[in-house]
Amino acid sequence: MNKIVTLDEFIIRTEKEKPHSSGSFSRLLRDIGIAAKIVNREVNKAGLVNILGVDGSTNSTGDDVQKLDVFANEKFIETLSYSGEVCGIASEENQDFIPIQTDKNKLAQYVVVMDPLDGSSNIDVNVSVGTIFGIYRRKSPAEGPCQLEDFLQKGTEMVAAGYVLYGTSTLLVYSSGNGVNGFTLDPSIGEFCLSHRNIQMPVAGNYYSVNQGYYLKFDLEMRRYIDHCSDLNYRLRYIGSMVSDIHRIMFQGGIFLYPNTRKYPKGKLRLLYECYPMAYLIEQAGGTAITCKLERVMEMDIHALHQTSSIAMGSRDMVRDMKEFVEKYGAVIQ
Ligand code: AHM
Ligand code: MG
Repeated sequence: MNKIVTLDEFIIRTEKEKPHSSGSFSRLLRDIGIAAKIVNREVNKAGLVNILGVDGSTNSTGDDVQKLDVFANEKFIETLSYSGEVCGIASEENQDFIPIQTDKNKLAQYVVVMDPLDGSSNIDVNVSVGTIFGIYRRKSPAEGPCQLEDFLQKGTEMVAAGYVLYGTSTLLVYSSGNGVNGFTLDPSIGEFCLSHRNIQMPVAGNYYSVNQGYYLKFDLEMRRYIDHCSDLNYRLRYIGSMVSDIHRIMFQGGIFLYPNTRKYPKGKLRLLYECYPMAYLIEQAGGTAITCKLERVMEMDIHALHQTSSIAMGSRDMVRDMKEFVEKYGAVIQ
């Protein structure tokens, strides 16, 4: 029987090999794992909401029933605040970043960016959702509170990124720059266990993932590329939860698209909380992540916490084909 490697063990083993490792980064990753377990417990109970009470009401034991995305946000913030390794958090759920100024935290070197529960439209119907996170080293002086500049860093500055998929089983997938590894939560022992070592995504695949309902709102070149996917009989899969859609592509190959539309001329997905961390993982797994204007996502400039972007990411060869369509048909309408 193979020895089980838990997330905690894996983190300690791999992170201590890095030069100047102080253990702080390892503790931070471990805390993200703890918060994910707490959120997972609640996500698993989500189907009981109708029995226990609806959002905003009081359940049978007299507690207020919270929206799950609000709950997830609070749990991640709470866990990371207690940890002492993070001096600030920027969350998709909060307008502004949150400085953490306890005695323990104010000297911390890291900030976390996150979408605590992505794909929230899926929650009420028991379809997979996820958490997305990224970690940066702070830029502002260590003595004072964290600043906006600590968060407005390009994807290339990220030191780690990951996601948690609350699906048929719960998986935590992360990278700190040396490949991507996946850990499946074993509910019998309450631990994330290494299940997918050094994930490399297929260079091509036959899945495409896009909200085809917006087809007529896409630019011509994107419509042409989507027609091409359909001509080649690629399989369309769109869960509407980025973590789940990307997870499929990570293992089976494919392309995920969220192009700019008339409603979202700059794209809908958030650069800091969704695009950078996913682009980081995709690149680490050997894939490509660009915008529909063909810029590398990781190098996009960022000016605001909630800045959005269009996105095309996935298997290397498929993104290359999409790029060719944009170059060919994009020119026609310029
Ligand atoms: P959210 O952060 O409000 O949940 O929105 C992000 C989600 C992604 O997970 C998903 O890919 C996309 O929005 C779905 O959007 P749409 O319903 O417009 O296709
Ligand atoms: Mg989101």
